[in-house]
Amino acid sequence: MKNSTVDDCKIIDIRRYTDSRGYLSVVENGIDIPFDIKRIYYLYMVPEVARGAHAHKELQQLLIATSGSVDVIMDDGQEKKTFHLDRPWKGLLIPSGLWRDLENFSGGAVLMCLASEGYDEKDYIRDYQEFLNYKKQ
Ligand code: T46
Repeated sequence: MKNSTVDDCKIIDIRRYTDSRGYLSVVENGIDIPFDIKRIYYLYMVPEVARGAHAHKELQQLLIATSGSVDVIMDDGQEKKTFHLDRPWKGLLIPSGLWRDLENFSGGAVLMCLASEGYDEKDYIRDYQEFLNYKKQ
C-alpha cells in the first residue's frame, strides 16, 4: 500500500483468557488480524541500539512486546507516530509501505513479529531517500 499513512497503524487488544493459572493470549488467522500469518520471528537480547530503519513494500505485520517494552516509530514520509509497546496483549498492526524504527528496547524485552509473508530481502526498502521517492511515485 504505497499510499498508507501512520494513521493506518493500529494498536489492537489481543484476545486473552485468564483464570487462577494466569493469562493466555491468542492470535488466529482470519479472526484476530487482517492477514494470514506466514512467518514468526522475534527480537531479544537487544543492547542499546536502534533496529529497523526500513520499509516493506508488501509485508504486513503484527508486533507484540511479549516481554519488556520497545518504542516503534512509524513514518509515512510526511508524519511520524511513536507507539510504545509494553504489554503482551497489545499488538501493533502495521500495513505495508511504511518506514519503521525500533528504539529503547528495555532490558529483557522480547519483540515478537507475526508476518504476512515469508522473508524476502527484495521487499525491503533500506534507504530513506529511496523510501521517500517510493511514496511520491
Ligand atoms: C521488521 C522489524 C520489526 C532472516 O534471514 N529472516 C527473517 O525472517 C528476518 C526477519 C531476518 N533475517 C535476517 C536478515 C538479516 O541478516 O536477519 C538479519 C537481521 O534482520 P534485520 O536487519 O532486517 O532486522 P531488524 O530488527 O532491523 O528488522 C526486523 C525485520 O527484518 C523487519 O521486517 O519489520 O524486525
